[in-house]
Amino acid sequence: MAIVTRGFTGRGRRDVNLPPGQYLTEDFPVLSAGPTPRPNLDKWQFTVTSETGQRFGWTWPELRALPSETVTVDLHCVTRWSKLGTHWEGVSVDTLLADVDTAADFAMVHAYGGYTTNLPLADLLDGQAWVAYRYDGEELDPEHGGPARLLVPHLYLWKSAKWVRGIELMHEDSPGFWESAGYHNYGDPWREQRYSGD
Ligand SMILES: Nc1nc2c(c(=O)[nH]1)N[C@H]1C(S)=C(S)[C@@H](COP(=O)(O)O)O[C@H]1N2
Ligand SMILES: [Mo]
Repeated sequence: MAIVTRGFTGRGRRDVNLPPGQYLTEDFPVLSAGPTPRPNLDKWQFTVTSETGQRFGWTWPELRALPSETVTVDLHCVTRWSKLGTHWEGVSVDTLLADVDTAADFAMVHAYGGYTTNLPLADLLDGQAWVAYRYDGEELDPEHGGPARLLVPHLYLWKSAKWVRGIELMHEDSPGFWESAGYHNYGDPWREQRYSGD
């Protein structure tokens, strides 16, 4: 990770780690479209469904028993705040998809509470996405998506579904919650893909 010098990010200066149109924040704002779901960990499940209907599921203890990774990543919200150098622990999506035989090109991510977000399957692979359950050395707060959230830091943060409960693999792309409401279908912060048409 690059070193960020906080003093060099004031007005008129461009931080190399800050995508266009973003400002730095030190807090961790909470942005949720609805109430915070509190799924019961005894019944919690994470499910991968392939485009042929094959299902793979993990209970909470099973997810926690998988090999995990710690990552330090920058977060970029479409509402223009960015938070650099955040520390997470979770399971790489590569690990969750390792045994899944798929020819799908797209994925729909589903969350407890009904939130959805879509992305190309390629953006979930090759060390680019995690199902994260610890933030900054502690169990993830419910407000920030605990018990577990998707973390896809190279796209705007609305793609990082909080309270994640599964990934559905699809041949055809289909818009999720914010993508249906006018957000960009892909959401690359470096290309300022905020809204459809950007
Ligand atoms: N399930 C769910 N996931 C969600 C959202 C939501 O409303 N529901 N909001 C998204 C948006 S728009 C943003 S910016 C981030 C905010 O994450 P935070 O509240 O941890 O900062 O979560 C994303 N994931
Ligand atoms: Mo957002």
